[in-house]
Amino acid sequence: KEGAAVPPQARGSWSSFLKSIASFNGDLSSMTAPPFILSTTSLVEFSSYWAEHPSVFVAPAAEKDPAKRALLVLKWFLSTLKQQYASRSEKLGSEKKPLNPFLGELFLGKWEDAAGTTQLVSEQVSHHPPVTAYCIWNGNAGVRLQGYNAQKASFSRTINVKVSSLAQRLQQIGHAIYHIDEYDEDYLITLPSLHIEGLITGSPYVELNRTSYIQSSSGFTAKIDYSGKGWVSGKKNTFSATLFPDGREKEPLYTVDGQWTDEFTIKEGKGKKVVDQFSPKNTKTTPLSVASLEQQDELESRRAWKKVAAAITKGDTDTAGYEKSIIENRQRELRKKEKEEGREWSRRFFSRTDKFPMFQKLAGKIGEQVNDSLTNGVWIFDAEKASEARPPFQKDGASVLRAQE
Ligand code: CLR
Repeated sequence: KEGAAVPPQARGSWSSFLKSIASFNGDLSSMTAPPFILSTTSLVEFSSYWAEHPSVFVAPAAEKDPAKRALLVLKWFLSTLKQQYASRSEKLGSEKKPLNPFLGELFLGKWEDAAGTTQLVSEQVSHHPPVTAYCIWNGNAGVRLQGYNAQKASFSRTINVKVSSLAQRLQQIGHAIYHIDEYDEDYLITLPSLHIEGLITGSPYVELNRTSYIQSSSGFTAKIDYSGKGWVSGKKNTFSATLFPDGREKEPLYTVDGQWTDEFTIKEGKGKKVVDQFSPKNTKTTPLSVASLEQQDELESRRAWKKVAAAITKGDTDTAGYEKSIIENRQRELRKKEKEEGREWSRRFFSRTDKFPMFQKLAGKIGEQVNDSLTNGVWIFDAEKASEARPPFQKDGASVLRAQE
């Protein structure tokens, strides 16, 4: 029912929000939403969803067979989808609007578990348009993921005979590259496009659609097709994936089917023999550890947004707005000063690049293109910068260098 999940006092603001997004195309940072749908988490934190099962993240490095290794990379990718796209709805009751990161905002942390130490560096490298870059690595296993991403919004309205639905369609721009030192192998990961459904009722949630790919430098392609409700199973969050040698889509080595929120099964291409399965629903995540607020740098997300987040939690809209404007004004001043001095904000961990041969090589095989106009450049992790980053990053910097050697 229309507006069913919207608090009574917010009905008016929700319907004007819906009207505003009906004509909304483009930069998500300029979207303003009613207070009840605001989250206290910044988008720069979302990079951590890539490795909340560290042992699944590092598993490919221990596999000697190249095809099975590619399969383990696919399995890991699929294992991240629940965290990436459903965890907020599950925790908060619906998808919410994340805090819009400021330029230079950082999110740093690590996971310590059976897989050893897995480290995370996430940085907002552009504000207009918003772009987040990240690097996640595990030195013991010799595994590293780096990527950057942005979103492009376009509103779509479908009116059927009975159901009228409002959906926000988001194209993800950017990519991730997973690297294994031992085999000097790279895997180019493209990102699924998504829909925000449930806007009419006021309880938005994410649905994935279309296709995404993982292209390896070792000659394997994984193709993942998403559908809201599977036409075979009729279940939510259905996908179907195949892994095949480059260019031989009709001869899959493995197939993976199931629900990315629930469980999925991996079968051998021909015999249909089940070789593995994974249950995102029943597999516990390893919590990320983040420095205490006092130990954090001023640019670290949770410290920087502390007052805004506290006000949102209390439902104190005025204070939230006031604290947010302090951050925004400070940013405006910084940009003005940089402009006067003819320089650019220097990113702490990433650099803009115009040459990315590995990307070009792998992207060509799946018909992907580098589109740097939408992400303010192509961003790569800069180990040199990371090693120079002053404390409290020094420790991280040192092991970054080890991971790159
Ligand atoms: C960010 C990169 C992550 C995967 C991911 C998951 C959810 C996406 C998010 C990305 C971008 C921002 C996003 C969010 C879901 C909702 C939110 C699209 C792609 C938008 C800005 C919120 C719209 C507001 C309504 C909830 C009212 O790896």
